Amino acid sequence: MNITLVGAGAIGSLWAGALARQGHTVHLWRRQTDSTYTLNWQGIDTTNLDAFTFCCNQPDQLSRSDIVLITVKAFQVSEAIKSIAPWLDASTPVIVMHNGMGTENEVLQLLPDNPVLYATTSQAALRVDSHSVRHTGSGPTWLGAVNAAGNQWQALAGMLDTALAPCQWHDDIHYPQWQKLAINCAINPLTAIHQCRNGDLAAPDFSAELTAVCREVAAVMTAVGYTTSADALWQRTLTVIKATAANCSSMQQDVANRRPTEIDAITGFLIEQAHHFQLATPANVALWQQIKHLEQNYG
Ligand code: KPL
Repeated sequence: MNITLVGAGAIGSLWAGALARQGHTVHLWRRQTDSTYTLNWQGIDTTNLDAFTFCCNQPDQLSRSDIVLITVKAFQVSEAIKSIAPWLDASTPVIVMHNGMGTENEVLQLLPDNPVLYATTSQAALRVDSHSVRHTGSGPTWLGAVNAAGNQWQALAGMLDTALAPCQWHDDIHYPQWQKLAINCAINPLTAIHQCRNGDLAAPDFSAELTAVCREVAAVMTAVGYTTSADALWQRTLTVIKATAANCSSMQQDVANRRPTEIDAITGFLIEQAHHFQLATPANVALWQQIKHLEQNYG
């Protein structure tokens, strides 16, 4: 298939290499103006190495794409879509994959005719340098439609699964998005504030704060219609903390590199939903404020 991938950060580069390894023609759409980009790709099994040179920013390749995969951060999604819109065929399915939630309404307004799908992934990747990516953790990816046209594209879950398993279709993509959001609300801000690895959050020092975050998220998820308990979220969070113990979360890396974080799409989205249901989320508000403070003082 001809695939245009928009935004080759850590997760985008991971998918670009994984799809190219399956024989798909991957074309990158990047902010940098270069017409090619060389990527060194390292699998989870570190002996699994590949190098690719991708074509970049070719409007004709974009308009010939069978699929567009957008892997920019939540706050970059609408700009990314505006940048491809002049060349995007209205029948091309667009998959949006990012941490957090809250971009869907705007995406649907910007793409009224395209099949629109969202994906949420627990795959982990590290940008070793500006031309190298390493697959550092494996976890499920869920794909689902957010408009009627998107529902015709369930087979894309199989294509993503072949490239980077496991990937499955979900009839209600909001459910796995909320499950992932819960984990990101717990792990991302704390690892960013304390500049620690995910595994460090298993220490007793963090247990009260993590419990409070999980309690608040469970109340909001239940109000939204995805009934859960603080204990269930805490167990899931602990499982991810242990499974990704050696990894740095994406927000930890953003703060370490003085980049804008996804706090508004993660904790900010949770707080917004909590307001809607008149629920108090003091632990999450405190974390949101601390990350905002860090961002404002990057200098
Ligand atoms: O999704 C992640 C992230 O870093 O953004 C987790 C699950 C926390 C893994 O690091």
